[in-house]
Amino acid sequence: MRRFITAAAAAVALWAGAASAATLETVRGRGQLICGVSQGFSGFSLPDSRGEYRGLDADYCRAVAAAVLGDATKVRFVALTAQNRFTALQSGEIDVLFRNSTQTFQRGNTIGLRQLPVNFYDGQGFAVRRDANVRRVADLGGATVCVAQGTTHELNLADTFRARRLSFTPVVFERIDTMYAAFFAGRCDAMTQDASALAGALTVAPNPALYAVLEETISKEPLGPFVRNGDDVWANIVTTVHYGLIEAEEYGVTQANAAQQATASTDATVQRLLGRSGEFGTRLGLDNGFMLAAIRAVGNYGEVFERNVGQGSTLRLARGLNGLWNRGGLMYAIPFR
Ligand SMILES: N[C@@H](CCC(=O)N[C@@H](CS)C(=O)NCC(=O)O)C(=O)O
Repeated sequence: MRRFITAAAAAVALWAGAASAATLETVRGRGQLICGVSQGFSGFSLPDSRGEYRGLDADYCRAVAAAVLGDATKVRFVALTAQNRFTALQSGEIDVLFRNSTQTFQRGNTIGLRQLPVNFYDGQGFAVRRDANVRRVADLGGATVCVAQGTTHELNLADTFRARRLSFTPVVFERIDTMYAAFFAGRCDAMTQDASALAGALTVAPNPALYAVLEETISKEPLGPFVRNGDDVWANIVTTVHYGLIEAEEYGVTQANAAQQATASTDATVQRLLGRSGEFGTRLGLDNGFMLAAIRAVGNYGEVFERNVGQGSTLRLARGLNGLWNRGGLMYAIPFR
């Protein structure tokens, strides 16, 4: 079986004109996926009291491990800073990066990396003290702003404040924990980061009621996975797992019912998604039940969202842009056919 899958992967690579199926082979040979995540922030990737990573990014790592290795526990999480995350991928230290990373022109075209479909649409926001009388960004003229080094936020902040002719003093931090500590200690008038991250940050404030997140955001922050350029097979696998989780939500396939649907569903799309027809796994060099394994491990996209950042979490974020396309959001999977 293993030999057959390996030969199929090689054939796919040749057919696709890819340099190699190197990452898939490496992950399989190692028996483990090495997944780059953040050093820890609530909702995306944060170790719980037992040291188990929780969060949307962590679940995406598990979904890929389940799809590729048939076992969602076969993941090694590597905690990366904003600054060293892309180098870790370039050097081969990790197989894939799921680390609240914004896709931009520069990151997609100048550092040898490839950006795969967005799994969380975000925007850059500001947290302020409620008693500071700041309602909108325009009220932040002259403010001292805490910002993390190596993020998209440094440039967005400078661009926006310059365009609006607002002066500000950035206080730049390499580590997120020291940035939070500084903000909660009153060293900055505002703290800026992805709005989702701010929601998570306020849950760990010594006194969350003292702070608010402004409604206004100043940027588009499309967050998604990154892989190395030149390995189309691997890129297609990570992409397909993402689309599969969205398609599962659209077609009502859940963590709880996936196994039963795999044998009983009469819907042609569900049959292909769960590996009963179409041989889609084989075409990617995987087992045909790859999406069944991923969904059984983490649930569909909506379940992953609600558990980690939505109503089942402390962040309680609304689906908003991250809703399905047919419910007013932007999450839209290519059809499984
Ligand atoms: N989405 C932005 C920001 C990502 C980012 O690194 N955010 C910081 C806070 S602003 C963070 O999450 N840090 C968590 C950590 O360092 O573990 C980017 O890709 O540049």
